[in-house]
Amino acid sequence: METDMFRNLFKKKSDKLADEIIQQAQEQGKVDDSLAVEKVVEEPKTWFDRLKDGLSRTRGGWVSAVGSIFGTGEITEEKLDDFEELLIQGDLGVTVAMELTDRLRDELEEGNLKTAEDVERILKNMIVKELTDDVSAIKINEKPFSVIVMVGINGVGKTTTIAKLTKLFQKLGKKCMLVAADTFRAGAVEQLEVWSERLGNVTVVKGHDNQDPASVAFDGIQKAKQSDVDIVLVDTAGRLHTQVNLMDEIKKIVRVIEKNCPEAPHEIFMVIDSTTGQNAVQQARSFHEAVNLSGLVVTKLDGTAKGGIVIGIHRELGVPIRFIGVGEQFEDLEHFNASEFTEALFVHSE
Ligand SMILES: Nc1nc2c(ncn2[C@@H]2O[C@H](COP(=O)(O)OP(=O)(O)O)[C@@H](O)[C@H]2O)c(=O)[nH]1
Ligand SMILES: [Mg+2]
Repeated sequence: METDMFRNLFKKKSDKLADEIIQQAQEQGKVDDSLAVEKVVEEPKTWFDRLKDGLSRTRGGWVSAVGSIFGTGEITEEKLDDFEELLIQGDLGVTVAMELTDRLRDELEEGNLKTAEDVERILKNMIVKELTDDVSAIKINEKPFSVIVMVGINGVGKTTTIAKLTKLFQKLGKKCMLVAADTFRAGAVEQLEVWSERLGNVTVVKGHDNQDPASVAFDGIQKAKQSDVDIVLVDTAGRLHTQVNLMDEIKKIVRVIEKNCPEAPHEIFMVIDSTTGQNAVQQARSFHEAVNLSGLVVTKLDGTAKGGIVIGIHRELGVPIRFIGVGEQFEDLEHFNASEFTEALFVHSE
């Protein structure tokens, strides 16, 4: 019992290392002692820490410019112009960048803009407002089951996101089924199967190579009807918004699901790679026209200084951001929360 408690302290250490340390401690008769615990205990990172770390590059861009531009001396129109330029490059999109700076100009005129802290406070308020949607909960409790379709261009993180979402849903006690409707790329099915092994307790429905993906989706729905799953996640092949045939194909997948399961698909999420920057806006617009997206998942925020895309794309599409990804591990995906995101964006290093 005591040993178990001790072992729990080594959450991130390998079992072998934990065993060694426990054995040493036992030999010395001080299992319950603090024995160098400070040295080896690594608290698991909280989501906020992951988010904060993930946004560090973006924070190094236009966010840190708040300090470097406005930190010393008076705040002037010229400084606001410089800042506006940086905001535009930061992938907030021209509209949002101009709105933010116009508001700062107004505040300057009214005498409310004296310090970098004033600038930051105003920006934070505006960004939170911009990103806050009045939307209902994600539909994961539908009967007999919920269907979520994942769409997007190639390599953005659709399959990984499906795995991460499954992990989140499993934590909520949901039983998940994965449908491998990416029949286009060799290895796509295997990738899903590898994830499912890591996840455990998930069924993967797959077709054969080059089977019409819509018919794999059909099979998935039929199998779900015969089982007790709660959530069906449909993985699809990556496609460019300009590839007419492939865009027709995704519409067909959605249509087949609609026909065979009333109310489904309950969610259609487009996964967007934040490193794509502003190009993602046009891509997302085309997907939205084709299949009427219910939400966006923005991934790879850890690999870009263009985290402002979250704000820009939300403005352009008016589709809620539902999840954000900040890394390749299961834990690196969470529900999107506007205040938390903004807080992490502006967090100051200790
Ligand atoms: N750094 C980082 N990598 C990610 C994230 N999400 C996915 N990836 C990686 O992006 C690559 C492509 O992911 P995949 O799920 O196969 O993309 P798909 O083609 O859209 O299905 C993989 O190497 C993933 O590990 C993320 O949030 N951060
Ligand atoms: Mg994939």
